[in-house]
Amino acid sequence: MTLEFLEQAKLGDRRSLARMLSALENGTLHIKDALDAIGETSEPRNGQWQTLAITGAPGVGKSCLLDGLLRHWAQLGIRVAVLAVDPSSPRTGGALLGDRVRMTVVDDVELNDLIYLRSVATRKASGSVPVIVEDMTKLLLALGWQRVIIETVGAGQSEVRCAAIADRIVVVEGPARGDGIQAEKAGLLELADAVLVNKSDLPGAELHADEIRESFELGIGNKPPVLLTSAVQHTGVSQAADLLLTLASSGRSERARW
Ligand SMILES: Nc1nc2c(ncn2[C@@H]2O[C@H](COP(=O)(O)OP(=O)(O)OP(=O)(O)O)[C@@H](O)[C@H]2O)c(=O)[nH]1
Ligand SMILES: [Mg+2]
Repeated sequence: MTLEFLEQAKLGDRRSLARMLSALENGTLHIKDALDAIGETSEPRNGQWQTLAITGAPGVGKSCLLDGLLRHWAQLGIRVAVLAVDPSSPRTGGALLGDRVRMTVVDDVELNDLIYLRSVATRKASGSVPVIVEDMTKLLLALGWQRVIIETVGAGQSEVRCAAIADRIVVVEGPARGDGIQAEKAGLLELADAVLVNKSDLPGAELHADEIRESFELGIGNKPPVLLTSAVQHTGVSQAADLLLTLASSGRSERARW
């Protein structure tokens, strides 16, 4: 039965895919058995990432930004799956519906074949959430999704560990609020391979980008690129999408990750 679902999922059947991911989530399917059944391992191609985490404080615009990034990637013909870890952020308190509204790209009939959106129910999970996210990622890659994006609120240990399983970590910040760099407080900035300062349509964004660049001057390893974006005005988003596609590891994250 499982084999049939996996085969269907590989052929593009979303119901079968959802079923298999849920089975991983509730512990009735083991990733090793699933991968054995599929009989393929996905090897990373020429050093490019397969998994990318998008993280940052609640409400900085991760979902809105991701919508724009997905649209750009789908237009290039890339198949991208998104795992949204606990979309019920402290700010919105259970707004999976709200996230669906933000992700307009899934309603675009021209593009939605190339995009799969799935939330990870952290409260229902039978085991460690980062492990489940990692297993779901492996399954998606084995089933032919080219890139997997993990959206997680950058607050709390478990969420940071979810980000740390990705090949690259993108930290999203908002404009300066006079209380420093949010990601720095959460220990996220040292994990960043790139930083997107979103809401660049609001005052204080450029100032904040400069603050972040300055803080990288002090660090070790490659300096992660810092870009300005406005998810609502669609500025800087295509540029960010292109840059992220071939983003190199800053080398900082490997050290910090363990
Ligand atoms: N002005 C402005 N507002 C934005 C921008 N991007 C997002 N927002 C607004 O910021 C709010 C939060 O956006 P989300 O995309 O839900 O933020 P998020 O980081 O995914 O939030 P959580 O998942 O709850 O942590 C929404 O009201 C958006 O309309 C932007 O570029 N400029
Ligand atoms: Mg969100």
